Amino acid sequence: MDNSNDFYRSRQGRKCETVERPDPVVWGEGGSPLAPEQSKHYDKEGFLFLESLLTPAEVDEFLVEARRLAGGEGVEPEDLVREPDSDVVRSVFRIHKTSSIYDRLVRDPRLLGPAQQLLGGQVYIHQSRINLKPGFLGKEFYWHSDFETWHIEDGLPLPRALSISVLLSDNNEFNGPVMVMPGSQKLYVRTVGETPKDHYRASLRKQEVGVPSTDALTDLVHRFGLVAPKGPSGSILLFDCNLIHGSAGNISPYPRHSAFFVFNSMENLPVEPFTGQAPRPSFLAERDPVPLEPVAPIRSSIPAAPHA
Ligand code: 6CS
Ligand code: FE
Repeated sequence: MDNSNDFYRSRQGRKCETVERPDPVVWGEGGSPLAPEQSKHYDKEGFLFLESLLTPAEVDEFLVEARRLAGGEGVEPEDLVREPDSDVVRSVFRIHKTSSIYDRLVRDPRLLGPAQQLLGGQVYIHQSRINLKPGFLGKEFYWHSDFETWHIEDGLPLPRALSISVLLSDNNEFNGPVMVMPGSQKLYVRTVGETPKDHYRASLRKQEVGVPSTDALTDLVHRFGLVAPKGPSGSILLFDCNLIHGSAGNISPYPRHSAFFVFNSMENLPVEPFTGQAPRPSFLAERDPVPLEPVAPIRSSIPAAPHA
């Protein structure tokens, strides 16, 4: 498929190209619950870490549920993705559809408020999952921009989406926390390599296509540096869909469980995938969006994050 007119084309050319993103990172002016400095930090750095937003009791409840789902209870076999070289469960997808407490969590004003504010209006869930990353067994997630995959394989037109990762375990320097290149969300890397058929079956275990070249990654790190936002369970990490990020394997005994929710703007609904291939299945990429309504009123402020 010839996409030479598509600004966010990728996996087409012969060389990896880094270009400036023409679209905004923050799509809404002002608003609440995030303070202007928090929104400015997100715009500049591409992420925001809000420490201890959920209570320990809430975290316990989400953890019990995560273990139940990872055990296969109430989920379809395709919702479970295994580690690349073992049968250990790596991810459980579609959790906002199979679990009532995760369904409620995506409507919780503490998550939905910032998502609506930053994306400028109504949003829905494009993808949800738990990443287990158990001690000793959880493998890495190689460097990537989520948006590159969601544009090319799912047809999201513009980078008007964000992820919220809810930390269900303490994240420390040992258990493979997410690492980000702050500021990299303002560039876009057109990667090299064709998308194999049903690429997701391999990429969710180990992504090798749609990732920047090592030269491009080296340049990005020299320019932006690396940050691993760490903190206690119950914290949340919001990050732009085009922020380059990854995480190392977990060879520590400490698990790193987290729940991820991808909020996409209702003004950025998916079109035909830019691969020319069939859309990915709906457990990975929603194609029937319903705007989220908050379960309680959205508060006027969120406590300032120590890392913000
Ligand atoms: O496929 C996805 O939607 C997500 N998973 C991987 C391994 N890369 C892109 C995106 O984060
Ligand atoms: Fe990702």
